[in-house]
Amino acid sequence: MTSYDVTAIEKRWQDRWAERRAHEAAVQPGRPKYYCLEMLPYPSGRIHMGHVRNYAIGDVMARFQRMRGRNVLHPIGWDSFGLPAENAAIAHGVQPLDWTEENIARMRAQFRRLGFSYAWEREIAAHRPEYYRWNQWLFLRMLERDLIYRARRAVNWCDTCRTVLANEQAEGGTCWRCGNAVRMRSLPQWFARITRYGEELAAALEALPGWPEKVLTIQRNWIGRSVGAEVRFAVLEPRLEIPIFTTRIDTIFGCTFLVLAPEHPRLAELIEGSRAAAEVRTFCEEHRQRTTAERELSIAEKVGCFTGRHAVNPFSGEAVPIWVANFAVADYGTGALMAVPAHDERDHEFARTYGLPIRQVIEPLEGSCDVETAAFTADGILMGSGPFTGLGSAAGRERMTRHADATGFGAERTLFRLKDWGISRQRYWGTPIPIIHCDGCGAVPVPDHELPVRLPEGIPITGKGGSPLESVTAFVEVPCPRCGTPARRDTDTMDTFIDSSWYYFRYCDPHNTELPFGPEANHWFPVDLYVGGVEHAALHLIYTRFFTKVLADLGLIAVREPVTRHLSQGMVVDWSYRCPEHGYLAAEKRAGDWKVHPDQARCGFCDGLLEVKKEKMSKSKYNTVDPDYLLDRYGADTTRLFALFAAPPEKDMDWSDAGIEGCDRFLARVRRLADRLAAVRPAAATGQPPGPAAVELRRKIHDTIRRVTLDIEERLHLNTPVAAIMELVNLLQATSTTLATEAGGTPATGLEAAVHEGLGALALLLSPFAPHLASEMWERLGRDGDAAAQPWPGWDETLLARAQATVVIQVNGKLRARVEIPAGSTESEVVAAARREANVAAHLEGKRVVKTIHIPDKLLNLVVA
Ligand code: ANZ
Ligand code: ZN
Repeated sequence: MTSYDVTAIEKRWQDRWAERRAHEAAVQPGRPKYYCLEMLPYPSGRIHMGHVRNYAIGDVMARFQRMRGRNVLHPIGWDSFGLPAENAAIAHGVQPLDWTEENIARMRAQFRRLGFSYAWEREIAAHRPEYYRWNQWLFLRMLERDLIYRARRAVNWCDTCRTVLANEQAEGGTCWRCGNAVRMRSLPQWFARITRYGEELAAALEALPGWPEKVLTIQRNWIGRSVGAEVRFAVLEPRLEIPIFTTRIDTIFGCTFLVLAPEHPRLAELIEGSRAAAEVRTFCEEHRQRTTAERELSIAEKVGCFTGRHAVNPFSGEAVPIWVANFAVADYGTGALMAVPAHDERDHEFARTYGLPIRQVIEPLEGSCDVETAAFTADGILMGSGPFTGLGSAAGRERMTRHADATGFGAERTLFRLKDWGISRQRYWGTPIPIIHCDGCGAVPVPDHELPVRLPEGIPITGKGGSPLESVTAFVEVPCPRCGTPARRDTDTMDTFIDSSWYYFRYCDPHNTELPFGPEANHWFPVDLYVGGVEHAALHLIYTRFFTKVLADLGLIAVREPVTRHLSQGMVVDWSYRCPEHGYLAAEKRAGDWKVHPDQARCGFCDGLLEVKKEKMSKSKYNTVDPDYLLDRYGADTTRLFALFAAPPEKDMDWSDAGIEGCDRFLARVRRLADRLAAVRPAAATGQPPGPAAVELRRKIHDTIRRVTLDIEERLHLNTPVAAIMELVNLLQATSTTLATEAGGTPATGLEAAVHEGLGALALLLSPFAPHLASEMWERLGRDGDAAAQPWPGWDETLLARAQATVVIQVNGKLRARVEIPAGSTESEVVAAARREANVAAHLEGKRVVKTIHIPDKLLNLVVA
């Protein structure tokens, strides 16, 4: 390979793969399948390093699994509806459609240049009618099953984006897109009844062993399942009942007041005629406007107002005052709570502020507490609780709930923090909602045969007023499908998270004109590996699990969980330079020796010292690296290799110029090595056993194959295999020197054969990472076919003859066993060996391993919960 024109060679292989349709997929009954998926990108126009990393990880897995003999589906598409296209239209007067299609064309070309092995014939894009028509079809099917409904609801509203936001998009009271404050506004909206699946969405999380614990925790918190009881308190005057929700019914004898949310529906009735009525109304006026999200933040000061009314605690018969306060949330539980200042921090703070009594009813299991100074919030033993005194908290909850149920003033109840999903958006660039509003008939579904309801093109988009669709008369004014009188189309579009909730089912059958997808999807599902960023843990990954359950109930798919293994990859970070005065600075605005001595970086405007930090690559921080630049300068193989080698996939990846140079030099060494040794062929058999050099090289070859295979397949580690391949290259290089020095004399017996074997293995092992070089090398070595289409190499255990190592096995840090195991065993091998030890098994029984700490050949610590 003396001449190696990276650009030309990479292009040649890409063209060949495309010509051979090497990465297209078809159902092959009986052959094991592998569905390898990365989250579909938003077509912003240019890929960034985060994309390169995300898609390189997926591509290695797809290529690896293909070579492992699996029938691989590795598709790609575009999440092409959404706000940026509309904003570009407002800013530059371009049409969202043109902007989007151009961006897709550009990014598609970049993906091709990176050598990603996609089944391009299955490409989809959310903004094309042949795709979004099925959003509309699914909307109508869900409407029929009462999974979609219309309600006037106070919604999170962003004035800047002029749109409704889901609760998850308004976390912390700010818009997830623009960061501005969100306010509440009442609008008629379409909602998806995700809460119907709350129980299943929560329960199924416990059976997803292939998902990272971090993502599961985020989902558990979003779903927020809490088991407790509803208890009704009778108001003394007027005669009405206030139900409360509590997770700590065991503390009910310590309840010293009730708290209602300012928006509580029975409040007006309650205070009617009370002396405090006027004061309460003023208080509520002041505290009603705030957003739910804001009030949920416990940082807000707790303020309240006494209603002048009292209610009776059904357990103790005691009358307690009723308050209105800002920390009670209207749309959680019953909008009312019983306050137990001795055992709840919020209630404690409030009681201290307003001089309300604090009564202890739970004793700590060990030690003592002083509830006057701080709430004691843990479980303990009930005290001062009538007939329940002396019970443990858990038993108390059970017995008291049963008592409430039997006596008829309460019952067990499970609540979810999860809210129904508001899917209407007052935007243009999205899927039109297939509904026509008629004065006589109400909201009438567009008949299936009229789908898709097409988004009108070429309309002016100004960013002012409501939805741009409202002004398109030809779109809006239509006859009612039911009675034929003039009616109006719904002018909202769907939240784009609908598009991404089911797109990967469509990949299985992308050209179906009868259904969103046919039974082929059952061949490919569930997705074997789903790669994407952790920022999608709450929104996309919950919506898509919800949609899967709906699709299953519609009879379209046989699985109820879409993804077996989920890899949540880390960010790409690099140094950012910020002047407190002048903000983030681009390279040309920095002064001093900032590349070599970041601590001496100065501002080019004011000469002040800069704050230097590693931060997520972002244009606004001037710390991005343009993949096109890398492709021009180093080519795809080096760029991919660096994105994979720099860090384990789930960790943040530190950008470094030296790192990419290192990868480039490594691949150059591989090329030179292959050139130098391409002609080496196994020598004629001499009948002698192989010499020590050959034995050593073969052991290394087979050990490398083993490490690379297990690291990729079991651990999903892609950096350590590259390191292993580098070691093999080192040894091959050293061996080539031996060969050269002994040339003409008696070559070490069997060494040529070993070198020949080593080069072949090297090409195959490199193929998922640096596919162009690997295929080129394979060809120049004179081997048959394309490296990328070869079976993955196996290893010969007998050649490894590894030394034994003694590994200490701990459970929660305590020594439980010692196992003898071949040196260099992988984590999963050690875990398997450890589980075979009776003493370890006993300590794991009925527990879940939440973390494993593995020091190769020395120690394994299993942390259980
Ligand atoms: C009495 C009590 C005593 C409570 C105690 C806690 C500790 P999660 O776990 O999030 O479900 N609560 C009930 N409804 C509320 C509302 N609408 N707004 C604000 N808070 C509300 O929280 C359940 C607990 O939050 C309930 O249990 C209730 O306070 C409060 F030592 O009842 B608890
Ligand atoms: Zn906004």
